[in-house]
Amino acid sequence: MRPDGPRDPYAGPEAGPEAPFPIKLCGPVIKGFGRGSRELGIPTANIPTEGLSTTHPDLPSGIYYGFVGLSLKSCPSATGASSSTSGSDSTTSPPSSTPAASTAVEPIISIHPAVLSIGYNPFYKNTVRSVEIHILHDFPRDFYGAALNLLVLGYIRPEYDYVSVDALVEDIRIDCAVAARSLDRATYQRFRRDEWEAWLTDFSWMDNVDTHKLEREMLNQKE
Ligand code: ADP
Ligand code: RBF
Ligand code: MG
Repeated sequence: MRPDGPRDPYAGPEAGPEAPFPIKLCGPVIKGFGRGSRELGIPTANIPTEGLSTTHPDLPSGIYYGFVGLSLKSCPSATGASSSTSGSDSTTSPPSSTPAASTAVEPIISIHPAVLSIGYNPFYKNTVRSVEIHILHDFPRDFYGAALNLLVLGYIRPEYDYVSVDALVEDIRIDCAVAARSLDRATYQRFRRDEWEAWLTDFSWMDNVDTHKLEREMLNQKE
């Protein structure tokens, strides 16, 4: 259970990430548990856990922060093309010469700060480990199937059980603030530039992902 008392406003050393960080993870955005974390205002982009179990099998479960590089190229619903996965939006796109009047257009490739949970969600007693990333950015629509690169830079806290969903959400809100503040430090900002920026925006691994298989799996999970 979550211990009482105030929380530290920062996580990780002021001097910058320490071993085992930075940790690199890549994957397509897949369907998660579908518990409606979106309704709680905390959507989490889930990626497969295989990469982590191969490179860092002993990484403790818990809440972490870092930067995310996102490519919407493989994601029709996010780029405005027609899609069956986006329920909230009309799928007719304007002719390419006419700029969309009111809808914000997301860049195809972007880098954002993020907070993430790696583990078993003790509040929900999951039996499989998950990697779920809440990106600290407002997206106009879902981006299932997008390519995601994640550079984990620090650890915030262990996963806890909670007395209520409200208590869980309140703590996640604090995690978002801690992550944003911690990543704002110059010693962490450098991990979104130079060679790190090059890594965050390199999605060539997506060439080896069977996107048709992925789409089939996602459709099956929706039923
Ligand atoms: P699921 O259980 O399928 O992961 P969620 O309720 O956690 O569903 O919603 C996750 C989806 O919401 C992501 O896959 C992504 O497409 C979308 N999304 C929209 N905004 C964000 C955001 N800021 N961070 C993460 N995912 C987001
Ligand atoms: N789930 C838990 O059971 N315990 C936690 O301490 C916990 N902390 C989280 C912190 C963050 C930043 C995020 C994004 C998620 C966390 N979760 C935690 C997972 C949460 O229960 C999950 O996102 C929803 O259940 C949707 O799958
Ligand atoms: Mg999720």
